Amino acid sequence: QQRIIAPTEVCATTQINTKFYRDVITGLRATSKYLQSKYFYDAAGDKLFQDIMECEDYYPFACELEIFMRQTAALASALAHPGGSFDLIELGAGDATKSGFLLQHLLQQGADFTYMPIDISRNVISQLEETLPATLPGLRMTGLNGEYFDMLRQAARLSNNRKVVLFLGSTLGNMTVHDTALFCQELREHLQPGDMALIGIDLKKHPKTILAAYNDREGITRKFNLNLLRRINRELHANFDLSAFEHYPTYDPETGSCKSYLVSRTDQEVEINGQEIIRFAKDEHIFMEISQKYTVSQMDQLAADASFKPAGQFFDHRKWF
Ligand code: AVI
Repeated sequence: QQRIIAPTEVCATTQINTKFYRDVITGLRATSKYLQSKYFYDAAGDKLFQDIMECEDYYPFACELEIFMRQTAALASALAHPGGSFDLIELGAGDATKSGFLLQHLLQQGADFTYMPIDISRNVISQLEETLPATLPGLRMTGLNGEYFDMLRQAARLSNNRKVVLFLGSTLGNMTVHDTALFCQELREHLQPGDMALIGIDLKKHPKTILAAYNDREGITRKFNLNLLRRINRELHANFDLSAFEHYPTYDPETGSCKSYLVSRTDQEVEINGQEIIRFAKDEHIFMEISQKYTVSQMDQLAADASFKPAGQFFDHRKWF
C-alpha cells in the first residue's frame, strides 16, 4: 500500500484590511457590482487623467480653462469684494492650472487674500507649496492636506476672513444627484452669509458630444477605467485579466447621467488576496463612475435647496460648461 502525502499548502495571503480593500470587496460582492471612482487616481491613474484632459474628445477641461483664461477679471470682481480680505479655498486643487489665472490676476490687482488649497494627496499640497511661490511671487498660501470638510473646519479655525470656495473640474458631477444635494448642504454649513462658492459644472448638451468625451477615440478613458483593475491586482493581490473586460460608457439625455461600466467578456472568477473569489457571468457589468450633467436651472435649484443664492454664472463660448 502506498500513501501519498501532500504537504499542507502554505497560504501566502497577508492580511489586508485597508479601506480600499473593504470598499472593493463590498462593491464586488454586491448583487449589482460596482467600484468607487475615487480609487481611479493612483500614480498611473493620475497620469491617464492628465492625458484625458489633453485629449480632443474630452471637452470639459478645455471649456473650464477657457473661462478662467478669458474671463479672469470678471471672475475676480465677482469673488473679491473691494478692500476686503478673504481666503480663497480650493477643494481638490490638483496643480491649480485653472485657478492659477485667477490667483495671478488677484495678485496684480493687489487683492488681500490667502490661497488655501485643500487636497487629499500630501504630494499635491507639497508640490503646490514648492511651485506656486516661485511662479506667483507675493502669494500668501496655506496648504491643507486632508478630507474637504475636515480641512474647511481647519480653515475656519485658522482665520475668520470671508471665505470663497472653489470646486472646479466638474468633480461635483462624480456624485449622484442625491449625494450632490447632501454635499451642497454640508458645504453650506461650513460657510457664513457673505461667503461664496464657485462650482465648475458640466452642462447637458448633445448626447453624442458627451458620450464621445467618455469614449475617446484614443482609448485613454478605456485605459483609465481598466487601470483600477490593475491597481486592485497590484495593491490587493488580485488576478483580474484586463483583456477579459470591456469598457462600456453610456449617456442618458433624460437623466443627464453619464455612466461607465466594465463588462465581463466571459464567465470568469477573480481571486483577491488569496481569500476572496469573485464570480462574473459573461456580460455582467461593474459600475465604475458617474459623471452627472446638469442644466443651469437644475443647478440653481440644487443651490437654492442648500440655502445658497445664485450670484453669477460664467460660460465658455459654446455654453457647454
Ligand atoms: C474628475 N472628473 C470630473 C472626471 C469626469 O469627467 O467625470 C473624471 C473622468 N472620468 C472619465 N473621464 C474623466
